[in-house]
Amino acid sequence: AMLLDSINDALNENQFKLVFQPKYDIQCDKPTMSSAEVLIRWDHPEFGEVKPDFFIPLFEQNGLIRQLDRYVWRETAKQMHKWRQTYGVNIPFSVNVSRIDIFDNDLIDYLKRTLSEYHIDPKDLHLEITETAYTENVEQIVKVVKELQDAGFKVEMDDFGKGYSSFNMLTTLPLNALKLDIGFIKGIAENNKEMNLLECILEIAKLLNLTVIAEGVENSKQYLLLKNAGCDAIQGYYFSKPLSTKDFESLLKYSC
Ligand code: G
Ligand code: G
Ligand code: G
Ligand code: MN
Ligand code: NA
Repeated sequence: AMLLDSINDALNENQFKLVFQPKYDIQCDKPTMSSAEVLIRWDHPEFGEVKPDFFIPLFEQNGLIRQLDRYVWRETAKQMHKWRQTYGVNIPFSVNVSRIDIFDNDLIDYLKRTLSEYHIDPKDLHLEITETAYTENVEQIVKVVKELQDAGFKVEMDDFGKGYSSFNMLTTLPLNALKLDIGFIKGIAENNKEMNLLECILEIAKLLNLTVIAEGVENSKQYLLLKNAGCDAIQGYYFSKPLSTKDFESLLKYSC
């Protein structure tokens, strides 16, 4: 309870930090940073670094996630604006949208208002919605994803293949991209069956006109297999860990 009571203090005292993990396009001569995922970190004065795996589920249970996600989206827009002005960087960023946010009636207006304050076009903010959100409340999610698309946002299905993936959802929802869960990637260099499965998924995604981003790519073997199999982009420790604002800024400077 103590951990949760302190969210307002935590927000006021800037205990939440954003980190940025680059995504690389791999279907070009040289891997090129095409985007970055924004992830939250909590430097708690008493408990030290608290992992999102731990506090996100708690915040989803007690409703505080709405406040936290809104904070992340606003800070992201602010940061994007700054980097555009300073470095002329125009890459899109992706943020996570909790399955709880799907029930927020003000979700789309909040996002639109916030982006327009910082002169960011909705097409440059990609929204990652985790796979489990799609299996829980089908009607609501279909409605919201359609509205997000109409408002110009790009929607990515996160953690695809982690749980009970619904292939039906792939055709029902107007998605832009699939993010393959790390579980799909882990074994591809050692196990033929896993590689075959991955190739099938890539084929399906191509037929459905979905961009595919592989998560959790940790070594050159996985990277090359994914590249040769036609995967569009990768994210993972092999190319970059999630970076602090300062470190990401250095990367931006270096790549312009
Ligand atoms: O960054 P890390 O691998 O520790 O993230 C762990 C989990 O927390 C991931 O499932 C990720 O989607 C989630 N997460 C990270 N940042 C955010 C955020 O800002 N909002 C939400 N809703 N989830 C996040
Ligand atoms: O939102 P999502 O569940 O996709 O969050 C991505 C999570 O995966 C983050 O917590 C991030 O720290 C983690 N991550 C990113 N790259 C790698 C990687 O190469 N290997 C592993 N094990 N985790 C990763
Ligand atoms: O190490 P290897 O020869 O497999 O690298 C293939 C490509 O991957 C190279 O063109 C290089 O630019 C890219 N690459 C390898 N490691 C990294 C890395 O840590 N960061 C980035 N940004 N690119 C990398
Ligand atoms: Mn994500
Ligand atoms: Na994921």
